[in-house]
Amino acid sequence: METTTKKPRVFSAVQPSGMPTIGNYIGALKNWVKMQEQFECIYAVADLHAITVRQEPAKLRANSMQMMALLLACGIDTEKSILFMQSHVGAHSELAWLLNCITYLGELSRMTQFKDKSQKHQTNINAGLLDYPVLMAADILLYQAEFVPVGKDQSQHLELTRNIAERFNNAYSPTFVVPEGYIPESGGRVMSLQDPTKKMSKSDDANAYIGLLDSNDEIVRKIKRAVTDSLGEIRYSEEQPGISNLLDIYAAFGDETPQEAAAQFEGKGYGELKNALAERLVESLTPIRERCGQYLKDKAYLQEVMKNGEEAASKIAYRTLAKVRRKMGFI
Ligand code: ATP
Ligand code: LTN
Repeated sequence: METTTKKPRVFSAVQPSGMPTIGNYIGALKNWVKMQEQFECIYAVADLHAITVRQEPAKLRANSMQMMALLLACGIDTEKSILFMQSHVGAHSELAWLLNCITYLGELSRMTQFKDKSQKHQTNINAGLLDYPVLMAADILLYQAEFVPVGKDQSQHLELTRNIAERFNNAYSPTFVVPEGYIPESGGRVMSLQDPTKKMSKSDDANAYIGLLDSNDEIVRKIKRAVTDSLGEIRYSEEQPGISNLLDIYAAFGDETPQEAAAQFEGKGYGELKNALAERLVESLTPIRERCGQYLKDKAYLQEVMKNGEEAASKIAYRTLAKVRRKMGFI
């Protein structure tokens, strides 16, 4: 097992499957940025995962570049962290195959995301959709990561990753660090603005989410239209999922808890909360959008970031892969 680094290692990834939302930001990216100070962080754009749903090649390329630029714009610092494109490091696909052979069909077909996505894409229930969590396990285990910052929707996949790691370690001797999730206490599951009982998702209708690159006008309009309830009271409670979601988002972009935010708005109308939230979002997202635009103009710089990331990631990944190959009996 790797014991040479002093700081605990962190790995996470995000798919370039569309416009990243404030759900991705609050549930994952915000922690990615924060964790750079205390951990050795490795972050990837999971383009191999994105093709489990049909992608138009030109669009995938553009989304992958956009995601790289956006991660830099959100504050991923390549002086501190490794940032790379998943498909540039072949070890991910290879380890996924090796781990496939110690993963059971039953485990994979139980995954909620597989069930949801196969419902949604009934004409394209491909093997990759089922196998998705094994590739995710390979991503994490290659880097011997101790912590994985993700939103709540990924906890089932993480549990499977832990099971696969332990199964391998028991079968072949200790090889992989068994990772733990790092999920925010509030904001781990940001809900749709149109249906607060559903997760906010970048593959949903654009009115249901705030995209990280939405214009100020779009932000204001979408928050105004967000579904609430007819109780007319601002409380942070399960009975008011729409209002609680808005409070979660409000708190995530400030430094209070959602309960404190609720107290701040006690006795006030929904319109007031929505105005304050829209204002806060505009203030927080404008600089990200502007920085992202700058990075996107400099393709050469983005290429260089990816090249450096690939080199640094490969060094770690292929060391682990060599160990796995040897232990499994390959000559
Ligand atoms: P899709 O909508 O295309 O299925 P996604 O946004 O769910 O994609 P990813 O882009 O891979 O999936 O997610 C990146 C990170 O954002 C993951 O850590 C995931 O847990 C987190 N995340 C996604 N949606 C939310 C949400 N609504 N609330 C909190 N975290 C989220
Ligand atoms: N499946 C993840 C994206 C992802 C990921 C990973 C997250 C791919 N590989 C490794 C953490 C660690 C999702 O959020 N949908």
